[in-house]
Amino acid sequence: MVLARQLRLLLLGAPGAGKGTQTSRLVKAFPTLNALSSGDILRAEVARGTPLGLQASKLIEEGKLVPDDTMVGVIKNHLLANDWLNGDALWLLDGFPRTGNQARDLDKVLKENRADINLVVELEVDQKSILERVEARWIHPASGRVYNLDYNPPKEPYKDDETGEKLEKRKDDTKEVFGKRLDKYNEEILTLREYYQKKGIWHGVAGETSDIIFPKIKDLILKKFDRP
Ligand code: G5P
Ligand code: MG
Repeated sequence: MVLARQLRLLLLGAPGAGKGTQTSRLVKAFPTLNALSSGDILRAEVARGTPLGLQASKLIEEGKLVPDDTMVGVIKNHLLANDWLNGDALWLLDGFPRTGNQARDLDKVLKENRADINLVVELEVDQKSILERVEARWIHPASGRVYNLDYNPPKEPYKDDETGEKLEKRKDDTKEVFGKRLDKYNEEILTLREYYQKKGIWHGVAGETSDIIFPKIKDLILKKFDRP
């Protein structure tokens, strides 16, 4: 489906709420949409052993956030490098911004480049069930592809569907670290929600599963962006 207006979407949601899952479905449904996941970017830096990766790996493993200035710089560079920092670009951000400061700093950068965020979707999923999801999650670090042994298992056990390479566990998917990530999310989301509600672009989309949530997000996008 090709959209008539330039969608620039931010996906908010607790760890394990399904941001990555919805991202991959959305880019399939809307092929002109580009996606940027802050977590995937950081994990790729960790895998390559870059200075940013070295700085981030300890924080990620402890369930702490990477400093705001660093994150804003990283995302700005990625938008620039992909030529997405302009009003013609369509993209969605998964996992960034994550604090009030990141949101304000990003807006400054976007405004200067006439590429404002025009839709924010918060995934509203019962937080009691998401630890189980994350305990059964396996990922293909190089591509960011996400599997779940119960919900969307790989075709061959513990192997990536496209490359056949071995899947890995995320180091921050332990019960202890997950609890910290969830607490941090619940602390920061109030500010972010209020920030985007004031701009009139925030929408909460609730559902027990990603299958229930996905068509709701798709309908919302079509309603708002399928005509000039
Ligand atoms: P990330 O990588 O951004 P989180 O914690 O925000 O990490 P996470 O864990 O990646 O979010 P998700 O993307 O919301 O969760 O969820 P997902 O991967 O799609 O789904 C979770 C699992 O459930 C998968 O196995 C999936 O297959 C399965 N699943 C999906 N839907 C269903 C369903 O309906 N039913 C069932 N049964 N299963 C389902 O950030 C990681 C770290 O990087 C740093 C921080 O340290 C952070 O902790 N970082 C930042 N630091 C500062 N600022 C930023 N902006 C940062 N961004 C990242
Ligand atoms: Mg994710």
